Amino acid sequence: PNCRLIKGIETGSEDIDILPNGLAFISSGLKYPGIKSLAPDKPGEIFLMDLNEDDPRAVELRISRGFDLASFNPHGISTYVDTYGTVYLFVVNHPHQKSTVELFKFVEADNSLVHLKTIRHDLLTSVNDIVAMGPDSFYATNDHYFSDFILMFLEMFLGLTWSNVVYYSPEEVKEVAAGFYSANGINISPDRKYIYVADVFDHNVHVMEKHADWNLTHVKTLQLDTLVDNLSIDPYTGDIWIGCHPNGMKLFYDDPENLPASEVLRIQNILSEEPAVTRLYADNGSVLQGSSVASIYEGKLLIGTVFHRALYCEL
Ligand SMILES: [Ca+2]
Ligand SMILES: [Ca+2]
Repeated sequence: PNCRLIKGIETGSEDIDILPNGLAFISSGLKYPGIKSLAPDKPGEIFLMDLNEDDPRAVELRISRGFDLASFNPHGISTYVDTYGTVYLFVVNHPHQKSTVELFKFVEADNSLVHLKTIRHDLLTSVNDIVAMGPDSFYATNDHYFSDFILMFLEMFLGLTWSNVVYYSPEEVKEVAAGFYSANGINISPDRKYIYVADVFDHNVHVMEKHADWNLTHVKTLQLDTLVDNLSIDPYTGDIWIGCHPNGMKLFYDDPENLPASEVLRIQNILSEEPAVTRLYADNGSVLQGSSVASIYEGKLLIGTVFHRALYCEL
């Protein structure tokens, strides 16, 4: 693809969610234990990009007063549009090393986000990504069981499968899937029957069936030979686009001779006998370091990263 770096995004673009009308939300400025940040003292931001424009640029969204911007540390995001056209943006936040989910209403007229509420729960321990199911309900992945930094690394190196998926609504909160090494990206099929979960340390994508009681049951697993981060869905084809880390440990280095590479995979027909896996973008880190997400809108592709820059591509 024909790609260019996006001006103004210098400190990460960990997750990207694109509305059906082509407006893309980009979370930026993640500080994650063990992974470097290019601006450790700068609060996180949410950018907006209108992919209908010929030469789209990223604009920082203003966040309403009353929200603690200083500790804003945005991670996975998801959008929900209700029947009136109101756009809700769910943002995983890690203020002071904790996990919360922040619910915002997007006001397009003045490029702003109005903070509606902060969601905290004992089951939301170490949230990585979410997928909205309604205006105040979602599935969330916990990438670790422990939220303590040392225990989190111990859990990773011991290979414990204590990571899970939680369903949250104001009425009910419960674990709906468990046994992951580290559940990361999560998304939903266009027919809303299946939930896809990326297990980053197990190098695979799980297809789960969603039931009326919100429980998830395992359908199949697609094994890949790369670390899978966030999952985006092409609303027209149902293809899954993934930001991947081909050499994941380099994310934890801080070595200019060993930059974390970037890789974007597309999975077609995941439910079929033989899903097609295609590598659509790869870079050794000289242009783009540590790709975590790839989102598509009508032939335009946005590639985001954990702590580095972001790419705008035309396919
Ligand atoms: Ca997401
Ligand atoms: Ca992620």
